[in-house]
Amino acid sequence: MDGRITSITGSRVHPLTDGFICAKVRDFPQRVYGPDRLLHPMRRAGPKGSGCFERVSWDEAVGEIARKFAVILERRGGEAILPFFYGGSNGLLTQGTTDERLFRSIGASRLARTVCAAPTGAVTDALYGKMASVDLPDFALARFIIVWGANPKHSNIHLMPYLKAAREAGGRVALIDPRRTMSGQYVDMHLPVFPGTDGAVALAMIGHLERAGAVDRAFLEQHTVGWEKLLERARSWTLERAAARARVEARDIAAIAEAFAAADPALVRCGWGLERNRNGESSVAAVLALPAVAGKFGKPGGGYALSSSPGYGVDEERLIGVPEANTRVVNMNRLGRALLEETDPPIEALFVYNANPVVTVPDQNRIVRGLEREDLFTVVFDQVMTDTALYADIALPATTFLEHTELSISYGTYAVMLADPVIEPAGEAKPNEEVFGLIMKRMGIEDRGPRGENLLKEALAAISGPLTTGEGAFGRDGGARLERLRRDRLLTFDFPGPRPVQFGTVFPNLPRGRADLWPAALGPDPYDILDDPASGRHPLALISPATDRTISSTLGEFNHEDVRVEMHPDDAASRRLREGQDVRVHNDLGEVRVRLRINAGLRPGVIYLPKGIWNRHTKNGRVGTALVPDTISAVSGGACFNDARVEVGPA
Ligand SMILES: Nc1nc2c(c(=O)[nH]1)N[C@H]1C(S)=C(S)[C@@H](COP(=O)(O)OP(=O)(O)OC[C@H]3O[C@@H](n4cnc5c(=O)[nH]c(N)nc54)[C@H](O)[C@@H]3O)O[C@H]1N2
Ligand SMILES: Nc1nc2c(c(=O)[nH]1)N[C@H]1C(S)=C(S)[C@@H](COP(=O)(O)OP(=O)(O)OC[C@H]3O[C@@H](n4cnc5c(=O)[nH]c(N)nc54)[C@H](O)[C@@H]3O)O[C@H]1N2
Ligand SMILES: [Mo]
Repeated sequence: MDGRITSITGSRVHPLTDGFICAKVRDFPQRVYGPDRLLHPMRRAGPKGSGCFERVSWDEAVGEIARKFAVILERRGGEAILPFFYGGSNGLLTQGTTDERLFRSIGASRLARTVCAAPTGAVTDALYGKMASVDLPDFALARFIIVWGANPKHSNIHLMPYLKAAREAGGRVALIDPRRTMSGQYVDMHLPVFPGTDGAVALAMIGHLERAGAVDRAFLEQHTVGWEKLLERARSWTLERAAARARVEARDIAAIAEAFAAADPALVRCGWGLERNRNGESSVAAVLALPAVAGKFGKPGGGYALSSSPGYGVDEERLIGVPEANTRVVNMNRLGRALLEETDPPIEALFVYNANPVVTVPDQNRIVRGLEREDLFTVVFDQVMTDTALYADIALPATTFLEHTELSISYGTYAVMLADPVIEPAGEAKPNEEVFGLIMKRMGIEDRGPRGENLLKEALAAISGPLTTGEGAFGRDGGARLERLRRDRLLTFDFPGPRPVQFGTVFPNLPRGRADLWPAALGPDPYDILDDPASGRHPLALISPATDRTISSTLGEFNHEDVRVEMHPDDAASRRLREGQDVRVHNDLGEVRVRLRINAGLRPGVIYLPKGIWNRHTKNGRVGTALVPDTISAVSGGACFNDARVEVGPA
């Protein structure tokens, strides 16, 4: 515990990692010991955003937060306080525990956590009711895989060996993405759809399969409802109509549909890229309906893969222990508007933790204007001095996963892992659980929920689905689970069997175990597709997906890559732009100044900026989210990062 981290590598305990992790996490010591690390609490000592702070003690910092909160509660009520949190380290202990206890106890505004996975989550629940998703190793069994709006090479490297194995065994892979993200080593077919048009393409595939007599009616009749209406809707999307919408060739849509129908087993890897627009829900719904229509369920290597989370539930209420109050809900994708426009009551305090909204949430300039409000009290609790922390009135230092205990369940596969700390916290950094406990105590709020070791046991007990060890399944007792976890370092699930087989061993948690292909939860028309989900008058679609350099914005502080906007050669030529030139990417919301890279792997009409860069990475201190509208998807209020429309000119 008193040592220093010298290297980090993948565990051999987990068969998926098997000693192999990505380069950015291997470099995590640079975050722990780097110059951007927050080492002690700080109070603002200059204009907001200036980065001028003075050191204060934990006692002073917590005292000031408690005092300010008390004044706001007295004057305006709890809804004037907004907690803002998202990814963090994605564990079970760093959110949804003492943090929620604090904010529920004071009746704070509630946050709709929609920046990611809101459309995919709403659609999987509605169509397939929490059915478990195909696990990564079973990809190796598939004879045809559609990688649809996902970029596993960057965002899910542990899938890559199985994709490769599938191809080595004679299977084929199709990629549906505006960019060619994988080479011929991994991919046989590529359909470079225009962003936001996937629903049209998937419905056209379904219509094509019906005309070709490749619809599995027996499966639809036995295991689904609503399929007649879906087929009827799909008939209106001819290959030609969808091809015109997606700006691709009709025959290429047909070829992928035919190959998918002919292969056995076949599966769709649906990612998150296609949800990030105002057609998010209808796109994901149509894509996920495809394996049902083609009858691809019922065997290993067939069906669909998306988040694994629906496959195991976590009863978060049990960990929070304070009932949820019916207070105002603020959609996190409209943070800037909430800070500037809410009046009933206005937001007077913002507490940011596990998130870096200045660079990760739509409409950056509006967020910054909100954070600049002199009458706003902002607390930012993070591991490093992020672009958001620069706007804090009080900045608090957080521990990393190497310095605190964390229980994690991935959303990519099925396993529960326990990480105990391996080093002492840097400086005065503290874990989330402790800090929210300190604030509650100072505010005189009694904390009746589980803490420490008891919280760990409760968290394990809160996971539904049978956890197993090498010896098989055992009960839901948190203590017994913790004992096994301490011994084995890893708990897996029994579906039954090590991996779920959709419509084999796992079924939709919906009436009669059937999929609902026309679910009311998605509105009167689940497959409604807007002609143009974007807003604004500019011609180029800006996408900003995950990269191999950061995890959202995490680790961006030391991955000082040469950030560039990427553009197809034709788009560059028509604008007379050259490789390496300084350019200005702009629309009515803002601008980003960076250098240009010409990339023939992008489709014309679509440009790219990386997700998760920091303000310091561009010439004008603004990132891609400065160009992203804060419009939201219709059903789930999801973020529309890829609805940004821009123009590019010389700087
Ligand atoms: N290295 C790394 N790994 C990560 C992350 C990270 O930041 N870095 N983030 C994690 C998180 S939070 C998430 S949610 C996942 C996300 O992982 P992915 O599911 O891979 O999602 P994205 O990176 O948003 O986009 C995936 C692909 O969709 C394409 N795309 C964009 N718009 C569209 C569209 O309208 N239709 C189609 N068909 N394709 C489109 C993009 O070009 C991109 O190649 O990755 C996780 N893993
Ligand atoms: N342009 C663009 N932007 C995007 C997207 C996109 O497609 N395009 N996609 C988005 C996606 S998929 C997601 S999921 C969101 C994620 O958005 P965010 O949740 O803002 O993700 P991060 O940037 O990783 O910020 C997490 C922060 O939590 C801090 N942290 C980590 N562990 C702890 C802890 O234990 N305690 C505390 N207090 N802090 C901790 C990290 O240091 C980091 O600063 O970003 C979205 N942003
Ligand atoms: Mo995400």
